[in-house]
Amino acid sequence: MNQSNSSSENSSPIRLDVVVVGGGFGGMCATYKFREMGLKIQSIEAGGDLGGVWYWNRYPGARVDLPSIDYSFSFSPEVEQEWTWSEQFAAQPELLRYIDFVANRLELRKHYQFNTRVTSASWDEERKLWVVKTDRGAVFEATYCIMATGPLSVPRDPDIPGLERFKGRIIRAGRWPHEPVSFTGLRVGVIGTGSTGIQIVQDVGPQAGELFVFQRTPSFTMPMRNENLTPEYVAEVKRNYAGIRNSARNSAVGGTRPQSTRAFFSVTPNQRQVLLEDAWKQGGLSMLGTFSDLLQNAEANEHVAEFVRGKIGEMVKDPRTAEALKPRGYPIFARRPCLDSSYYETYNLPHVHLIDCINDKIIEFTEKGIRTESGETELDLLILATGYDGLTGALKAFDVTGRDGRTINDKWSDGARSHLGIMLEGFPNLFMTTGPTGPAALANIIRISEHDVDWIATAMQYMDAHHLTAMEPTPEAEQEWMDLVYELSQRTLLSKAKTWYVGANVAGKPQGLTLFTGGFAKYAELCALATKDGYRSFQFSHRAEAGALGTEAKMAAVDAIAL
Ligand code: NA7
Repeated sequence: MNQSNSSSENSSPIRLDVVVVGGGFGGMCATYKFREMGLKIQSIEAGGDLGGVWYWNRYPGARVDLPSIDYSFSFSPEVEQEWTWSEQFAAQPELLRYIDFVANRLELRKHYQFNTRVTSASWDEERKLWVVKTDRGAVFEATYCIMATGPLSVPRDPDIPGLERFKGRIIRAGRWPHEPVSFTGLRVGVIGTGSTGIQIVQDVGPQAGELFVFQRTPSFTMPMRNENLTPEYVAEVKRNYAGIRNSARNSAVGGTRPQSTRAFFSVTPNQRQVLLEDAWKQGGLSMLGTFSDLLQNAEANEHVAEFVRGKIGEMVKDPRTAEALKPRGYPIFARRPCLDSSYYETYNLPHVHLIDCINDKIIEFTEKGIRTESGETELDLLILATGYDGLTGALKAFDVTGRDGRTINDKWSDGARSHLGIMLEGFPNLFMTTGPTGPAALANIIRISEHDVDWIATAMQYMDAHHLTAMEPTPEAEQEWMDLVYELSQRTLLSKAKTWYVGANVAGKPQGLTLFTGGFAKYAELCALATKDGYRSFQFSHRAEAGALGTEAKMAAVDAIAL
């Protein structure tokens, strides 16, 4: 691996145009784009290599729940043509191979410092630059700071007392070891039944001596119906990539999943049943795309939820287990809908046990395992699939200090705020990819990352052309965006479940849906509008003379005017 760690121990500041924080898809995309623009960049990643969530989440069964064709970069036609996906929904090892391929093909690793955490980022108002410090003692000074830190990068442990008492092995799904883990003959416990827990259970269940699944809230999961891609299909896709990407960019989900304009109650009950059965057979998230109003109309939503509950009843043999697995009390699709291949059937194995922690609450971890109200379950290995401090966790985990000494923690003390999910009032020249109040979790994260990076690049070019040294949204513009995000969120059922989407999974976190629910295409349209109207929703600082983007000397020769 070619890592540019040589300068990391040096504490004298290194002057750059851009610091990129993060080595997931967003960071890779930003690194490539800004490098191609001729900017002097340094990218920083806490992990040992590129990949972001796919670097860390090596748990058995880890797999993307969007079609691989969509879940891939679109900015390089060469990469599109040279890379061949093998499965409709790629597994984590293939995703890492893809990331490795892209990194090699575009020579991205040379811009990165790996195994390095940013410890602080502070805006120097006088010099109009970001001072970024790392845990390896490096100090970077950059005109722009790009936070490509991802919506799901800070795993959280469950708020159950006594984890340190447990004498067996503990593995966190989001920090899975690189070496193989054997489950043979072991009593394995899994806490968490979101997307991660579901993938783990169906994979580990058949291998473990015994598997105990500690479920608090059951998720709705639908058949993935994954399949190998045929050479003919791949060739067809490669011929049509331009069109595929174009339709993805113009869609609500940033992908090729069909969307319907048909309202649920616009067709007869019989027709609905046929359509739902078809969608179930087709697999993936087809059910969500079968009707237009499943996230708006609670009654329609409940019909679909009941359809899926019926399927669970058919698949799980033990009626009590089936009943406990049926989600109730929140709308289907309001939690991230999961896709599985044998999750429910796994509970038909005699050595797989569901512990319903709603009726049999977890009290504590013990030396030997987990104590619930009904008794102690002894375990050799405990897997924590208990989710993430989503959307805001990564940027609140270190000191990010903007103008007037205000930190992101201060700014977000009542909940995440931003303009367009990309910029923050009070934090000039700080850009986020897939940030809170953008469409982050609700659309294809790679399309959003590419979009955001393009938007940022256009803003940088605008600043350069207009001799500007700093930009940030006006307070009014940020508030207007927040009002829009809030108003749109009121039209959906998404905030009706306790999820990481609304911050309900982290004790003390401000609650509220800080995601743009108007769809990816609309989001992109609004971001484009903010550019086309001459950046009226932003305020700028000026420099005295014209600069050429990427020429460090000119960037430094600024005559700053206070905002
Ligand atoms: P999720 O979807 O946040 O799921 C976390 C799971 O962990 C969820 O079932 C939680 O139950 C459970 N959990 C958390 N704390 C506890 C305690 N104390 N006791 C019992 N169960 C607990 O995270 P994932 O990693 O599965 O998925 C994250 C995203 O990755 C997903 O949305 C996709 O976008 C891909 P709870 O719901 O809190 O009752």
